[in-house]
Amino acid sequence: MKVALSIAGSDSGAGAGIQADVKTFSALGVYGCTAITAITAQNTRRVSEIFELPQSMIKAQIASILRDFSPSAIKIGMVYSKETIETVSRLLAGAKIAVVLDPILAAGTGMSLLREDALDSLVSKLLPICSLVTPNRREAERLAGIEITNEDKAVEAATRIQRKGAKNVVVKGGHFTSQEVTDILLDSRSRIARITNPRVDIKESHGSGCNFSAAATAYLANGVSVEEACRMANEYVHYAITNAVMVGRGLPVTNPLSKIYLDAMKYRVIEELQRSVEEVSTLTDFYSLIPETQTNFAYALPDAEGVSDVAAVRGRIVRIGKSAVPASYIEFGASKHVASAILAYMTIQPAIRSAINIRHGSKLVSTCRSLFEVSSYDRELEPAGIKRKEGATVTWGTRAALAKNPKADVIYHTGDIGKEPMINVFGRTPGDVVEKIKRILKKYQ
Ligand code: PXL
Repeated sequence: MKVALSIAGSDSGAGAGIQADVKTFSALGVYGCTAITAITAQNTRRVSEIFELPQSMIKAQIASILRDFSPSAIKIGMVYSKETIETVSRLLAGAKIAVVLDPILAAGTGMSLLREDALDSLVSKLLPICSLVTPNRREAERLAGIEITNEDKAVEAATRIQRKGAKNVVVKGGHFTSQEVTDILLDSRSRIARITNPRVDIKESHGSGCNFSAAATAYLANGVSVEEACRMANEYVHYAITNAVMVGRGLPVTNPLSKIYLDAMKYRVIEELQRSVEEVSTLTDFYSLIPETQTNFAYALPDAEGVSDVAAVRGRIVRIGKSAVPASYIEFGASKHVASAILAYMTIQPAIRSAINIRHGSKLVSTCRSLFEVSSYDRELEPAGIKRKEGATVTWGTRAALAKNPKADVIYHTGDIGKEPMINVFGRTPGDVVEKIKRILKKYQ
């Protein structure tokens, strides 16, 4: 396992600083060591106290790590004073390791995290020993001594910072248009790369700067190029900001673990659906419920927003003689209709994340009525503009049926010209849906 070292301050609120770095390193599969320069007492609203550790202790931590571990990359975060800057630069001088400097001036909530008289030392002692420096727009303005009002100015600032000794400079988060955020990377061969993302619709979040520099450090520890490290760190942080959490009463805190949680959840969704698809396909007489257009069985991720967040059977579950056979494997994005029905349901009841479609018949509808809450919609009442869009009818219809009965387990429609009538059975989980199908089959006979 690659090792990375973070030399930084502790944030008791754990959104930024050393805590953010350790979370980010761990999430990216890198072993994170730490050397704490200062302890801050803070929450999501303010920093109330800063205690700098004695220089001997800062030195001892770094020396301890370097004596035993062989870090592949080092990140420098909060270095509060001239003395700390000198301690760190003396210990790292001559080290042939990627060093990332996050030139932190102040906390997102306002308080200064660098003594006024330490900025010159930061520039003269740390910029020359780092391979990548990651200022945000405000920090870049201070380091370069110019105002950044557009992209050209961000490039100029990066150039000025590079002249002060940094090899690679990334100026983060310029929003020069209302929809986009752009990072400008100036590399050691004077090439400029633009890294652009859609703007996340939250005012500000706590920890994003630390997550970015820690992610870039972790990627560099794994041996990727500086440009790749910046691109991957940008994407990683974009996701962490999108999934920021409100844990305090102040700023939302970025969540560097959100990508791991998502990947784990995707696996669980696929596995649970796979088991239920097998179970339902082998139920006696299940084939008799499969419509002409075949059956799909789907399960959405929590917070699903589009069909690509919904798993289903690729090629559907098809009827072959007297058996039901899944045509292929489970895949995200494999269903349009059943997935759209679930997504529509989730906008009203987020816990209802699974559904299956079965054929329509008046006897089947009355069987469902005797067992469950049932609602329906009439495709002929659909506004003309919606019919033309693929999948849109299902969304409109499911919402219309839920407006009549918001607790419906079963929603059906009686078809339209060229459209087969259909029943959708909903549940919290695929297992829940299978139980409903079993009850329908038992009663229907
Ligand atoms: O986000 C910069 C930062 C870095 N390090 C520590 C912090 C903060 C912001 O609050 O507290 C310790």
